[in-house]
Amino acid sequence: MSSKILIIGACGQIGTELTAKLREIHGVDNVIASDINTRKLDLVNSGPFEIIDAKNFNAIKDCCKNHNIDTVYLMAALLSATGEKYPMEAWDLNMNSLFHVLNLAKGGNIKKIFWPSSIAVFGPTTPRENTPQHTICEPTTVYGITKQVGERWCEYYNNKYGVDVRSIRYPGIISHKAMPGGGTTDYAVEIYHEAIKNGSYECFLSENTSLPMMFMEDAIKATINLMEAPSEQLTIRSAYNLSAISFTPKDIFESIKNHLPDFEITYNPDFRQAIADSWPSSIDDSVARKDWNWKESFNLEAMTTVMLKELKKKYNP
Ligand code: AKB
Repeated sequence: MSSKILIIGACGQIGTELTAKLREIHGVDNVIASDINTRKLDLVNSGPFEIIDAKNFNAIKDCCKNHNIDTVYLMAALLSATGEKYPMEAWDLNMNSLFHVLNLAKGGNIKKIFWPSSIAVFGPTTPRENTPQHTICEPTTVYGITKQVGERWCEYYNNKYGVDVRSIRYPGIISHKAMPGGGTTDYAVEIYHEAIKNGSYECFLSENTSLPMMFMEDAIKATINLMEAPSEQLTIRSAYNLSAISFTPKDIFESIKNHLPDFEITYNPDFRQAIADSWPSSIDDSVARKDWNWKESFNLEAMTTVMLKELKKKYNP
């Protein structure tokens, strides 16, 4: 029997593509998309959709009951840059939504949870290169604090109550369908849009800031592979390190310039520079590779080729 899945935060950058992929695998009617509003009409009209505020326990519970949900992907969150502007809102949304789904699973209402963590759990005292799975985590952003604390709660609910919760420390995710919102790694998406639309980009990080990144197709593959892995193979119930590519604004600029020779960039770092400087530049994800055979498919060049091709179609149909 196919899973009955609820995606909370389905209109966001990852939620949009996750919904489409899960519907391809499990059938449209077995995947309920939900978000706080109906801002993405194409997604809302593409299959079952519910308006759910991720902070509302009863709304999530009723939806799970009405649709016989067994698996929840909790994708709603305030990210690093927005979290610094609205710290209490970030804490409220990121923590309470997690407790709601963990408690539903503890009470037997759902069987499996995916909850995304992030490289934001790391901080300035973490080894920056090849950051190990188990290492110092002293995040300096509210978002990072919520993800670090969330990881501890996931592990606790797994150890104490047997809740099957799975998580990944996502790097920056690059995609051409839905825009990211409020993250520090967002420049790596904006730059492709601006290259096609305007031929120039003003980057809010400095040219040599190296960060771990990943193409959306790889991120979706990783998420689904982790959720399909046999439970007994998983040795991490906080969140898995995951990596694909690390690059700087200068690297991505040069990769775009190979396709668009007139493309220009300027650098004007803002408050997000301090956040980026506190994060690792590369990640050791050997545990994910060993436990559930993780392997990325896209390097920077392959990603740039797809991004430019798809965005050209979007802006010059
Ligand atoms: C952000 O920049 O806040 C996110 C993340 C790395 O989790 N993309």
